[in-house]
Amino acid sequence: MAKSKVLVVGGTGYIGRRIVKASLEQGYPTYVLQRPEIGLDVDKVQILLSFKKQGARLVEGSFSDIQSLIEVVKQVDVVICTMSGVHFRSHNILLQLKLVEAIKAAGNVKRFLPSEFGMDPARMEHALEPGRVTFDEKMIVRRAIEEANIPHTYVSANCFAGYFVGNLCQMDRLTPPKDKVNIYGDGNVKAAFMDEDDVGTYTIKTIDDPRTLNKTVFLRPPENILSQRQLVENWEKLSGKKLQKVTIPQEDFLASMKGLDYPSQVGVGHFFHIFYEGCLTNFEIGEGAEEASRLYPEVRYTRMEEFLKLYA
Ligand code: NDP
Ligand code: GO6
Repeated sequence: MAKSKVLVVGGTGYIGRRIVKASLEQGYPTYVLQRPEIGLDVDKVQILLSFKKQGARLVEGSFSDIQSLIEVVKQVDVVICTMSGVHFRSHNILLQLKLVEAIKAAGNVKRFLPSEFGMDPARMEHALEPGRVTFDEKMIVRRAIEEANIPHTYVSANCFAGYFVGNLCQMDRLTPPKDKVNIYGDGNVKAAFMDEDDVGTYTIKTIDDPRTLNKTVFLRPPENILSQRQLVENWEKLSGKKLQKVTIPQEDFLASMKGLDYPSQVGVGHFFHIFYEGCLTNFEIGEGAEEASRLYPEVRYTRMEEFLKLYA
């Protein structure tokens, strides 16, 4: 069977560019949406040109022209959307409804992967305001996909290492703190962490796989299920320096939301569910779902001990 043609929408973005890279590496004919709106954004243009140099095809289309999206979608078998969902970046998840409409009209797409790549929004019905917007919007997109009977895979990628590991889960930075580290509660709640390149690799692995059709695939490999304290210990070993631990009780953490700007409030909500409640690990992966490292044992995923060496 010939390999599916893959379109990445949002290909110049943070996770999108890793997905384009993985698609090219795994030998898929790779198409990347080129939006006229990127205009004078020279960094995006350069990223697109580098994809082209590596063999990707750039295809023009705009979210303000549904017909252009239909034309693009008609050229491929698989569509992966990596539209921004980060509250302190542009945040436009619901724009995907246009893409769903285009895929429905085109009628040829064999698999759609919407922009998910985080916590499973179906498990976040109880999420706190205002952070729940992230999950509510992703669920609206899921409903549209399912109502249109579009074959799909939802990838739940847990915590991207660049946002959660390099900073030892601190919210105000992306690199390790020098002296003090805030510890959420007892620090022993397990979360799951993923190197972003591995998110790309596993995502592409799922697209032609009948085992992942209309399922949620969790990227939760056993060795990357770690508590915040385990991450901190890893870093202390690497750096040869002990950090002062400052315990943040749950009540204080939640109270800290008051007075923060909206994007930070969203972040606090997410961190609460991850590091106090344990929402990434407090369930078994069962019916309608798969775990990526079980499906693809051949992938040698990056351990966080290895990932942290980048910061040493
Ligand atoms: P980015 O903020 O990097 O944006 C991705 C792309 O979205 C952009 O490159 C752009 O595509 C597209 N985009 C933005 N605004 C518009 C617009 N107005 N119209 C059309 N396209 C637009 O996204 P991320 O990679 O950070 O996020 C992708 C997904 O990953 C989200 O669902 C997010 O929730 C999730 N995520 C998960 C994390 C985790 O720890 N698990 C961490 C971060 C994100 P173009 O290339 O065409 O310019
Ligand atoms: C990433 C972050 C890092 C927030 C998800 C505030 C959706 C998800 C794990 O954009 O809030 O400093 O699942 O100050 O389903 C952001 C969010 C993390 C990054 C989480 C995310 C994760 C979105 C911050 C901060 C480093």
